[in-house]
This record gives sequence, structure tokens and C-alpha cells, in this order.
Amino acid sequence: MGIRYDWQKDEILDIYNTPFLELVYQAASVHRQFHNPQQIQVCKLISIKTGGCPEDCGYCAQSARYQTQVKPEALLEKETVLNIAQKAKETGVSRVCMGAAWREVRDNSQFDQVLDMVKDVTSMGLEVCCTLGMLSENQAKRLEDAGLYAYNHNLDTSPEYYSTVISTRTYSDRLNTIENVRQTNVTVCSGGILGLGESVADRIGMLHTLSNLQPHPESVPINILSQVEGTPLADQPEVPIWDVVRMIATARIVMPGSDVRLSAGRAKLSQVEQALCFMAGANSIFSSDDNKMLTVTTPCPDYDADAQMLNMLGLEMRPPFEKQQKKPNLMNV
Ligand code: SAM
Ligand code: DTB
Ligand code: SF4
Repeated sequence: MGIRYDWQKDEILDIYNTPFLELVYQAASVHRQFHNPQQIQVCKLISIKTGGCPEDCGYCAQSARYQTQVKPEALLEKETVLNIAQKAKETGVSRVCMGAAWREVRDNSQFDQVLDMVKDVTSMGLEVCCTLGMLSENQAKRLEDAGLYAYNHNLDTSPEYYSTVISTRTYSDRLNTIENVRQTNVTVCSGGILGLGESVADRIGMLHTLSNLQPHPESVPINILSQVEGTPLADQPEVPIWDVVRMIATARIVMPGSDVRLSAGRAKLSQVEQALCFMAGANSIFSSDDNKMLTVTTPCPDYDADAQMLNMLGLEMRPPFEKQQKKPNLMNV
């Protein structure tokens, strides 16, 4: 079957509620039609501008509104970023994602510095992704000109639940930035978080929105909430592994050509649980040398542990830009 953009909520819910092993089997089958199941893309996050964010995202350690462990820092120097990227490249990482705790991009010297980082990391032969908050079409074009490969902008949850978690911007602000990125050749990375107190209907609502975008986001991160002390969501219960696997499998089936990334919260999972996620269609992870995702509040397995796990599972690290040639064909399947 080809790629569909007209998924209905009840169809997505039926997939999500399929008996567990049957769901994993179906997702694994779809995965094999669209991807090389031998490969996992390993990505490295770099927090180029940490903390002090004016937004009020209820899960986030970097919001200036909450008292968390994270202290605001200045924009990193380009040299620092290049050193981290070089080390990542040497361990086999093929994608570097630079995150800034900004509400939106402004056309100032900081943005010029980020464009410069994008240019230099891209010229190292790595896929570069940025996540910098809201973006105008012109700013997206400037990132494209600098060589940016992907822009991350998550929908996080359903349109209905969004305002419970974030009040300082709307769901349509989010969709608008994604639309601005789509005016360029930069690929779109957009997914969400499990464990915000959302219902199954909200999870389906998010997958419904994502899977009705045409084209689908090329990359769909599935984050498991990291409960950060000081934030409104600090006391949320753990998400059952069964829900994580169901969400990955459902994303894989409704957006078969996209990369599904097992993102924040992976450090909470055993290697066996992670293997189940890969079986269900996750084909990317974030790995690190400093044991954190963007901030210390969210642990991340390290390069050595991940190399050992992938080796044990007989999986390879995907080289950069493998998807580029395949993308036009996939659109016509
Ligand atoms: N400021 C930019 C923005 O919000 O678009 C980019 C950075 S933000 C940290 C990127 C994504 O990380 C969020 O959309 C959210 O999905 C995820 N994230 C942030 N804090 C998290 C947490 N505590 N647990 C799980 N995921 C989290
Ligand atoms: C995404 O969906 N997950 C990554 C990436 N996009 C930028 C970020 C996870 C951040 C986890 C929270 C922290 O490290 O503070
Ligand atoms: Fe700011 Fe992004 Fe954190 Fe929201 S998720 S508070 S926008 S850094």
C-alpha cells in the first residue's frame, strides 16, 4: 500500500487498539517495505542556547517561568558546537540537532551566528536539524540557504489538549511554522510527547493531524515525558511501555515513509524495551557523550552503551543523507 494522507481518527484508533503482538507485527511489516530494518539513525542533540525561555510549556525545564535545575546560558560559541559535532561524527552519528530555548527566531546577530553554525556543521558532511521556535517563511529560506537539512517543531499533543499544556502560543502557530518550513526544501521534523496527562483520543488526535499533512513530516519524534521538578507536569505518572510501543507502531503504520525517532525518555527503557520499539518501527535514537538530551533534567544513553546495544541487535548506524535519494520515489508509491 502507498502513503495515505486521508487517515480518519477512527481508523487510527483501530490501529492503536489492535491486539499488541498483531500491532507490532503489522508495524514491522510496513517498516520493512519502506526502510532498511538493519539501520538505525543515531542523532546528537546540542543545546546551543539553554534556558530562560519566555514560553510556558508545562513540561519544559527551560521555561523561565518555572524553578528548575536549568540555569540560563548564553549562545554557545561556534567552535564549541563544531567540536561536539566532530566528536559525534567520529562515533558514527549522522545527524546533529541544534536546539535553542527561544519562543521564535529574531533577525539579529544571534540568528546570523546560528546560520554560520548550520553552514559549518553541514560542510562536515552531517545532516543538520535546528529547533529554534517559531519561524517566518523568510527565516526558513535563510536556514535553507545555509544548508539546513531539517527543522524540528513538535505539535506535542492534540489540538484539543494543547492549551492545557501551553498557553503562550496556539496549535495554529505551530502549524504555521511547519507551513513556512514547507515553502523551502528543508525537511520537517514534528512529533510529540507521551505522558502529559493526555487521553488516548489526544494521542490519536496528534497522529491524525500529522498524518493528514501532505507531505508527512519526514521525521516524527516520539518523546516520553521526562518529569522535571519545578514544572507543572513534575508529578505525572510514568507512561506504560505498552503505550510507547503502540504509539510508535501506529505512527509507523500511518506515516510509513517517515523516520520515527525514539527520543526523550529512552534512558528509562531497558534494552529489551528499546528492541521492542525498533521492532515496532522506531528507526532513530539520540545518543550522547554527556549523558543528557538537551539539559541535565533528561538523561540520554551514551555513545558506548548505544554502540554496544546496536551491535548486540545486529543493527548498523545509518550514514548521513541516505534518505535524500529515496524521498522522491516514496512520494509516488
Ligand atoms: N524551543 C523550541 C520549541 O519549543 O520548539 C525547541 C526546543 S524544545 C526543548 C523541543 C521539544 O522537546 C519540545 O517540543 C518537546 O516535545 C520536547 N521536550 C521538551 N521538554 C521535554 C521533557 N521534559 N520531556 C520530554 N520531551 C520534552
Ligand atoms: C524532540 O522531539 N526531542 C528532542 C528534540 N526534539 C529537540 C528534545 C528532547 C528534549 C528533552 C528535554 C531536555 O533535555 O531538557
Ligand atoms: Fe521554550 Fe521550547 Fe521549552 Fe517551550 S519547549 S519552554 S518553547 S524551550
